[in-house]
Amino acid sequence: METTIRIAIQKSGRLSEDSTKLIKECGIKFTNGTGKLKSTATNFPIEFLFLRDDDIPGYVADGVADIGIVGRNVQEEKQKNVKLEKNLGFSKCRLSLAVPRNKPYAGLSDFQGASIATSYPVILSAFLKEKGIEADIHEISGSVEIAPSIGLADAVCDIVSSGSTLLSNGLVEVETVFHSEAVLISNPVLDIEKQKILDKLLFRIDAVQFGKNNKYILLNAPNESIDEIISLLPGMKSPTVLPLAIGGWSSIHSVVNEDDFWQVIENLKQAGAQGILVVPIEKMVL
Ligand code: PRT
Ligand code: ZN
Repeated sequence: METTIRIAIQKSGRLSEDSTKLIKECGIKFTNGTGKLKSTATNFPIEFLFLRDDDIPGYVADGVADIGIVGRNVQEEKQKNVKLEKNLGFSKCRLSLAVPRNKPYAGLSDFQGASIATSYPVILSAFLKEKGIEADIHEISGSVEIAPSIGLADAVCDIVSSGSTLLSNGLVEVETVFHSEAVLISNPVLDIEKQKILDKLLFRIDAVQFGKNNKYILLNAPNESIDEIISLLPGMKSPTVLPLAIGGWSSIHSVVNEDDFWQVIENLKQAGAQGILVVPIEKMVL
């Protein structure tokens, strides 16, 4: 029988949509109808398990699933024996300490002897230990942000993305404990056949991620500016230069990273580039 790899992804929640989207962008076709716990791809040897995110590290460590997509916060908190394969760049958030806004905050030492409500006792205690602070950690599984107002704790340590939940509960974020994003994890002892399938999947993810982080640009330039323009293009091995129908001009094509994109465009304009066209890249194999 042909080997397949099993991936655990979140059934429904903040990771589900982007996890599914990433797999689909890798050209893998499958259905994930509501209520379904399992599915198999039709064009790639992969099977899906749809689970609660908290269970994913454990299932991957036990080999029930071979790989999984989970928040790095959950992976770190669960302390299971899994390998971190790749940061996936979505579901970014941070785990932060927050205190009531109406109380003065002087610094980390304010947490000495304080009670802190959190769903992340492992990550929080490691952080406090490193900072030399002893606090009383109250583990609660949900609605952490209301703990100070009901007198359960002096402070909270919770996941923050926009910050609006803290704000509407009268809390202010004072220290970042941990940065998180979705990650791909794997069982550390995959057999050779499964490892081969995982390598294929990682190769596709790289191509998708590269495409997302880069743009294809085309521009026209007078021939005398070509050397300067090429020096401004960090791009691939070497940009493509094609003659235009009108004499003395060329069209130059290259790939530019999203991070330096606007700076590069400005520099190109100054060097005489015209008609700069920017096109999204769907996938790029290096
Ligand atoms: O049902 P299941 O157990 O699978 O899901 P869940 O409810 O435990 O998790 P879910 O779907 O809420 O989150 C899954 C993962 O998404 C988390 O483990 C994080 O890695 C990531 N993530 C990204 C977030 C957030 N952003 C986020 N904002 N997880 C939770 N939140 C919550 C936070 O707990 C707080 O209540 O949103 C609120 C804060 O949001 P802001 O925007 O108001 O700051
Ligand atoms: Zn959960």
